[in-house]
Amino acid sequence: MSQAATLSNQTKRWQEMDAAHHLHPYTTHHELAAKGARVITHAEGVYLYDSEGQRLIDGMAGLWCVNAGYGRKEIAEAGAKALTELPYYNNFFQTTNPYVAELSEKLSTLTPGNLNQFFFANSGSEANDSAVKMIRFFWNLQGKKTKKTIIARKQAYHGVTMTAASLSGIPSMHPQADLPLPGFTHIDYPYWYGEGGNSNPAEFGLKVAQALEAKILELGADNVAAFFAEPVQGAGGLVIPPETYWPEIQRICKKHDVLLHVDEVICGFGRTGKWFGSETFNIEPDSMSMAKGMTSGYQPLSAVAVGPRMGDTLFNADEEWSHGFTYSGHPVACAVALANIDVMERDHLVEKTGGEIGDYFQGKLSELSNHPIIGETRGVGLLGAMEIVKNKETRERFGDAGGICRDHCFENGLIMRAIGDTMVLSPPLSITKPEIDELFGLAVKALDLTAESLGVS
Ligand code: PXG
Repeated sequence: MSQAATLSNQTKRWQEMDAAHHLHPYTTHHELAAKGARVITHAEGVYLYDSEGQRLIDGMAGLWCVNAGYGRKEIAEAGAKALTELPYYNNFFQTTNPYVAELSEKLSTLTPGNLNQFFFANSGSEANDSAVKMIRFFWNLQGKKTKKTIIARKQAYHGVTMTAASLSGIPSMHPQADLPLPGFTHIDYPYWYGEGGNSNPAEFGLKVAQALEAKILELGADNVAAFFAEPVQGAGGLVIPPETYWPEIQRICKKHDVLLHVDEVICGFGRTGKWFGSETFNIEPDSMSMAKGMTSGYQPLSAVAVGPRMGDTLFNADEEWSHGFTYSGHPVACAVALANIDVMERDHLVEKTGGEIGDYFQGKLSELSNHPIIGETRGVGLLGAMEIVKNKETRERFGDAGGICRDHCFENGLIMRAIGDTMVLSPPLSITKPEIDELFGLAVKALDLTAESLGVS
């Protein structure tokens, strides 16, 4: 927010209250307080509006989650109905509620393969934390008590609880809380543009997948519980693996009897053009976590899905499973998820993302590779990335271009995420062709301004 002097009194009051009392996620607070937070007051379709009346096209669907778009009355009404009829009851003490039962059945028809049983939590982090507990309990019940270590990937983002942050492989997430916890380790990730040098993508994909086998052999397969990964790494830089990657990962997991857990928190619910990224990439996981798009962010809700191998062992055990949140299977969140899935089905959002709309978006995205500061574009479904580089041949970076570009986007009415010098898009799946034109028109403008700011003529 640049012209503080011209802000309305109401905006200023909100900014002052916020600066004095609200601790924000992932924020350097004195910097934010000096600047004043932008106050978002309402949203409709793919647009956000701030307290000063500026309209922004939301190229990130919130935080990769508002898949159905903003302002869906059907979802709001389903939430209001559940709030009136059953605002809360838990699923402990041998009870259930209609919403969680119906959602569980509905999810079983959407998830791939035989992932048919679901445990509910409130965030992606809690789902991943719960998944690690399930995996450990599974191996304990199997009598394989040394199978403990979870292998995840560098630059992975799996959330922020002690366990989810330990799964995550972004270096800055660890030192403040002395992480990772014991039992978590990270291998290379399949980021061909950034790390592949002159190798061909297929060879690079195989080589990086084989790092999993090397790590399993180093630790001993008897000590490895699971491999944990997203189909497409989202917050880690929109890393789309070469085609050779996932088949090799699956071969290695099967060979060494290492469970495969897929984090579908971003890829799930249509983002890659199928209901789950596992379908897009032909992955057959033992378990899967999901959140964000399940409610399009209208309510906090997440789940872990398990297939029969884990499900039969865990949930036919004689001992009680010692895990569960006060809000596991919350009736309002589940009602909202059901209504969200209804809207997505009725409007064919997943089919459009995998077809006409996704293709149109990808076409516009690839045109940007001709821009003087763009070294590569890549995408799938309604995910897109652009690599800002100083030199297209050597892939040399500016280092500070992402933040500059993000600010130009913001000032001109577009929200685009910067991950280092990689710009990322993940708009609502409800986006239309004219809105995609508008989005890319603004993206080009921001890239031109970024080039100018960086002194590229
Ligand atoms: N797994 C994945 C793949 C995620 O992207 C989580 C788990 C954790 O979910 P919760 O609900 O606990 O936040 C995420 C979250 C960003 C950004 O800036 C991405 C996420 C969260 C916050 C910021 O790209 N993803």
